[in-house]
Amino acid sequence: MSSSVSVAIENGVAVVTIDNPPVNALSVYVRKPLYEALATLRDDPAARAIVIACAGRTFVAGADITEFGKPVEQPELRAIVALLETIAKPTVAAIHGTALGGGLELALGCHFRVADQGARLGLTEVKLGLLPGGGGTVRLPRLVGAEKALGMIVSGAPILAGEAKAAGLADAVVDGDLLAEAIRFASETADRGGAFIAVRDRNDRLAETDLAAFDAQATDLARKSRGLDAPLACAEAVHNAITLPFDEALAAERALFVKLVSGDQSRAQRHLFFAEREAAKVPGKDLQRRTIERVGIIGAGTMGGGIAMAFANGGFPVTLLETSAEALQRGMAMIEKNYAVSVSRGSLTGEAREQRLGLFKGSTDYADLADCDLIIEAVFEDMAVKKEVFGKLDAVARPGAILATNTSYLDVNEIATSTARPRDVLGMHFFSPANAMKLLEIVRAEKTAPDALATVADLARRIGKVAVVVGVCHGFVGNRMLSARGAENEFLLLEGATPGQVDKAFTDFGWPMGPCQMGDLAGLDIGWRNRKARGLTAVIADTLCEEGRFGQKTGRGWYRYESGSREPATDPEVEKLIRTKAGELGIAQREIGADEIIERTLYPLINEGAKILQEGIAARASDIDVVWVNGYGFPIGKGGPMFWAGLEGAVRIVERLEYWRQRTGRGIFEPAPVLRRFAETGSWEAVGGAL
Ligand code: T1G
Repeated sequence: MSSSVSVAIENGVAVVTIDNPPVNALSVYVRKPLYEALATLRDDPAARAIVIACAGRTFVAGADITEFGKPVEQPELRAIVALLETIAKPTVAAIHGTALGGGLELALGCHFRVADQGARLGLTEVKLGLLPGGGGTVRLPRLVGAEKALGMIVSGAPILAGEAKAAGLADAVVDGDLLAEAIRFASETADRGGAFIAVRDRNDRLAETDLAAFDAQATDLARKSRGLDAPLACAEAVHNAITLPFDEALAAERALFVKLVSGDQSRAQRHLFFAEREAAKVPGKDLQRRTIERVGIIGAGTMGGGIAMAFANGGFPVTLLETSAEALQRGMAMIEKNYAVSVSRGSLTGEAREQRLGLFKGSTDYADLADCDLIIEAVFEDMAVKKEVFGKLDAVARPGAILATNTSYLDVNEIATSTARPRDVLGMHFFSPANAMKLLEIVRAEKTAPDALATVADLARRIGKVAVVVGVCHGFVGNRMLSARGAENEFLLLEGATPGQVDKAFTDFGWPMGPCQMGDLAGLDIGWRNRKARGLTAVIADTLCEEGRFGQKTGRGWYRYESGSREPATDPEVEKLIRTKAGELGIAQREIGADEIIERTLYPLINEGAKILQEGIAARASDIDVVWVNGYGFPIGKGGPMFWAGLEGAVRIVERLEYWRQRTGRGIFEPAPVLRRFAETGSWEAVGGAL
């Protein structure tokens, strides 16, 4: 056989082993020899049963995503599964690590699935803007029932082996030698004989379907799809599985798959899949990782508390330092409250809460940070305060400890000068709430050692974060671009757009909420304090804050919020305030459409991204996409601002920026040279910007 597929027959059981590191993706180099092996074994009397297993750390983690968008090479996965279903002898999939997407579909082609207790099984295609294309939408419901299948396929969330067994997806769960158990299972099944029913022919679970309940579930899931096509296609395909004969439903699945795989949304989501993996890579050969076992957090406020929870959730013992016992108590009380809310919502068990709270050690003494391997400062956003903290840290932290600042804007190089160990200093910019938001901007200062960067980039995955390494500038990548997008917001409002119109343009674009509602959620006073610190002004937003309109926390911001409600209500006082300010500034108001709103906010955002690339603050355009999708809610179906610029058309973006430059005279519309080159070449890679 080939290097990626081998066959060994033992006591009449043929073990077909797939070996295609790192995740046994079903590339054509696997599919071809696999098909041949199975076709041979089907008619080989020496094989009474067949086990399909994988070498390495996981079972098949799906089709090879890098092959999408290229001409399809035969045999396809569907042909392998169809072949499997013609095999009369028992076929068993031995699943360890993950069986995802096409990997689970391959296993669904087998009569039986034996899984290691730690294995995760799922049809994750929807996360790539796709639906299962190898028969998963038609076979999975036949094993687990239509409702369960719908939930699994539309969410793309894998389930653990135990749950898979309970649902009828796995036939056995193994705590020990998986392959030996799978071979024994196959052998005993062959000995028992009888007809082995292919999944395609099992209709009992489908017959139980309550179609009305199913449709209600599908409608509810569709409502949450926020403009993404794949969740809707997934629901339609599972509905077909219930209502159509097997082969018709399979053909319908194919048609839906072909449509999605060539669409912009899936291209965008596949872009993000690889972009997230690239973003955390730190250049440098054989970089050692420092050992991180204990973490110290300075400041138990909203950010410090959230960061401490993220590490405790990742299993790390945490020393939480505050200036006083009262402040520490307040911080711990907030953490306990957050965990209590998770338990009450059922997203955390009481036992897990106790285990995590057990990882916290509170302190008011810097000396208690001496045994920490990583110390993150999350104190007030003021340079003098931060430098004082780093000075104290320098005195107590052990040699080789990594010292990180959670600043959102300030100069990390400057902060590092207050220590004698700038090689150990970097930024870890978390997003609020830090225990929930996925993004982590890792800020590389001029003297930061590559091994410190690489250590923190790896660590990010262990605490469930998506890390992006960025350089030092005001606001790093995310907040710097946010300022560019926000700057034009004020002018749009002064010229006649209402907060509701601006926000609707963003939600129609695919954002969870618009900039005004987002400002109210985060608190308008944060931006206000930042502008004041930098001597900047925003006519309307400053006035709102001067009137105590900080957003949800004061019940009034851009919108009004009935007591305790998060539902924004239009506030005529704000619209009147805007008209008054426009009048004072002599700005005539006019109708402004959604296209203009998107153009005047997102084009400068992309332009600022191009400058960031040009300055080497971001290593790749795709890093900027990862920041915006994971930290600022940029719609995943559009791939992030830099990817979307390609869909929107860079030539048009440059033209429209020049138009608005001319019309307004404002510098943020001056196209960056890198953006012009992108418009000429069509690829960000071609315009360099490598670090
Ligand atoms: N195809 C190609 N490359 C893949 C891959 C895949 N399916 N999965 C991972 N890689 C690469 C990845 O880019 C990285 O490369 C390396 O493997 C390690 O991955 C017909 C349509 C399995 C849980 O959605 O979720 O089947 O950066 O860093 O953290 O219906 O990878 O080292 O160069 O993520 O241990 C459906 C995707 C495909 C699963 C492992 N499958 N993969 O996580 O490692 S569509 C998926 C994952 C499909 C059929 C359809 C994760 C993982 P590099 P990693 P990890």
